[in-house]
Amino acid sequence: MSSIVALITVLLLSLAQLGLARYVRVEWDVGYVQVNRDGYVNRRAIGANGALPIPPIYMYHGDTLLLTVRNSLDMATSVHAHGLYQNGTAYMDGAGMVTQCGIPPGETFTYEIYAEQVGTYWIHGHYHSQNADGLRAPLVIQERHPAYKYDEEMLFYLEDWYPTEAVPKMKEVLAPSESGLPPPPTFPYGLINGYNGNDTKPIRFRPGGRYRIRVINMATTEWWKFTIPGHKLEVIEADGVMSYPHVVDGLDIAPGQRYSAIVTAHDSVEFNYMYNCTLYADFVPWIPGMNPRHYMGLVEYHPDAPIKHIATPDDGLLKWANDIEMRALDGAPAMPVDRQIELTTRGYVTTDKRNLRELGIVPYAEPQKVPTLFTAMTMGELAMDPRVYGPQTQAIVIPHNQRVEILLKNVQSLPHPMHQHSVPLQIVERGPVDPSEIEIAKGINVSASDLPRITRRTNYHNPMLRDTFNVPPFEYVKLRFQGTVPGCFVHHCHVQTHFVAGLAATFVVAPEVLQRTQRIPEELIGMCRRQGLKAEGNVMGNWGYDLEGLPPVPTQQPGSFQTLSLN
Ligand SMILES: *[C@@H]1O[C@H](CO)[C@@H](O)[C@H](O)[C@H]1NC(C)=O
Ligand SMILES: *[C@@H]1O[C@H](CO)[C@@H](O)[C@H](O)[C@H]1NC(C)=O
Ligand SMILES: *[C@@H]1O[C@H](CO)[C@@H](O)[C@H](O)[C@H]1NC(C)=O
Ligand SMILES: *[C@@H]1O[C@H](CO)[C@@H](O)[C@H](O)[C@H]1NC(C)=O
Ligand SMILES: [Cu+2]
Repeated sequence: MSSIVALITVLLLSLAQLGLARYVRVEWDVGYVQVNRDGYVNRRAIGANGALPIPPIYMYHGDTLLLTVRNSLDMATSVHAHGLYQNGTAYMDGAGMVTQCGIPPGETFTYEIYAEQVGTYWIHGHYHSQNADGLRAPLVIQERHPAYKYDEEMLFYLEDWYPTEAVPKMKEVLAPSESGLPPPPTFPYGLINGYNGNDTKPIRFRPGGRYRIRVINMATTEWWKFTIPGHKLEVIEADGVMSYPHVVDGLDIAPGQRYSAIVTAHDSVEFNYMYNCTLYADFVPWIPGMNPRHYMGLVEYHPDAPIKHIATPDDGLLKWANDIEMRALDGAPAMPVDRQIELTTRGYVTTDKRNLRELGIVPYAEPQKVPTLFTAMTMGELAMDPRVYGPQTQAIVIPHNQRVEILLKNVQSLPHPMHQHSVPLQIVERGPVDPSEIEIAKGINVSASDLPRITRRTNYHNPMLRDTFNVPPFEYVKLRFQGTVPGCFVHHCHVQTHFVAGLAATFVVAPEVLQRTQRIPEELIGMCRRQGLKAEGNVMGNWGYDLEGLPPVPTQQPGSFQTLSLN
């Protein structure tokens, strides 16, 4: 009798769980919009359903997002759910010419995005730099049983905004330059929750309340700092990975990164406070009023209370969230490794006078006729050989379940926020690169005080995992992951100009499993064909090692370095 009751209970519970998982349907008609977002310039941008900003998407763990994208642009488009695993659905990752041909103008495609994870993410264009023209929106996946208790949650999504369109600008950035120098940098304005940063909205705290504040840096180039002077931030999430509380004064967030922090309100309503969102870049000149830009908003405890201005100490004296110190909540020790892959961020002038970047051998580019994933799916045993993907996709083949350590070295003077598609990686070590490896461009004065001051730091015991990690100038980071999720996943800098200049590689994970377990939807195959591209064969759509038609690989002008900002 009791066993029947138990059985019925189990059945009811699993039915309830099934019933909970939902389909969340969202439609984006992606097209040009005319907007004034920064209070200065009315310009053409890329929005959805005739508007910008694109509203945030909220869903629960276990839900499936059905995101229907209709392309009303005059060029192909695709969108990527940044940080989502795509375990079993590699062709839904949205990286243009990596996991799909773009959606042609006038066509529609529905992305199926399963929320295997919880936390704070975003969805953005992943074709022709459309991300930088506005095609981006937050994605929040809520826990069904939150690991931490809080009364309310708040979202800050932070962007940078340029006066000119990104798609033509990127062409200019990549064009040959007689001087050998990139175009001079411009400094953007900041947007908070979709609007002019000056126009900050108040947030309201009740005495003693606990607030989960999610902060996303959706900028194209710049970093954001977030503080609420007079309050501590208890960081509990980085890039969708829950952590033990990490108590700090502020968040210093690189493009593509996200954090959640719990803030406990003061018990008294005697004062109101200000929150502080600061847009900045370390790598362009520090000009008061321009770089950095400070945007302050009200933290209201009581409508009549005066504002308590807190004298802020020098940024160097504040404690900032630091992923090497964080510990994953459901964590594990550093995984053992089968293989180390060394990647070095370099930039230089090529013999044809272009400013390009690379992570290893040659600058990444997408010159192909076949998306990398389609090559992996159709080349049989040859899919294990990086040569069939062509040198410029920078394909690194990882057999199923191989455990990999990436040693990522930044030997030059720009920081790079590197993003790994699909699964997050364990961050086990950070430290200074060997001084003998540092490349300093002629004519630039780097003194000993500019060289890294950090010492080597490790966390092999319970490392944090994340999908976007900052690699500061002259530092290295060691990352570990296991190839459990089959697919072709790009590893790229999230500064858009660095990405288009070539700072990327492609991890081709378990092609042998891909071929056995996944099938590319007919719709995606048709999209390639209708654009004169191909859906099978090697990088050029041929069989075997015939790469006929592949453009030549750019080569470095001997002795040239590229350390100036390209934004
Ligand atoms: C934003 O505020 C600053 C400082 O008050 C001011 O100089 C600037 O013109 C404002 N910008 C806009 C777009 O309102
Ligand atoms: C992906 O799915 C496979 C098969 O279901 C599973 O073994 C693996 O653990 C999953 N990986 C992740 C990161 O969820
Ligand atoms: C705002 O934050 C920035 C970056 O941390 C800091 O330099 C600045 O002093 C802060 N301003 C105020 C008024 O707190
Ligand atoms: C580098 O330092 C030297 C000596 O202090 C100075 O003459 C020169 O102008 C500096 N160059 C640059 C690019 O700042
Ligand atoms: Cu970069």
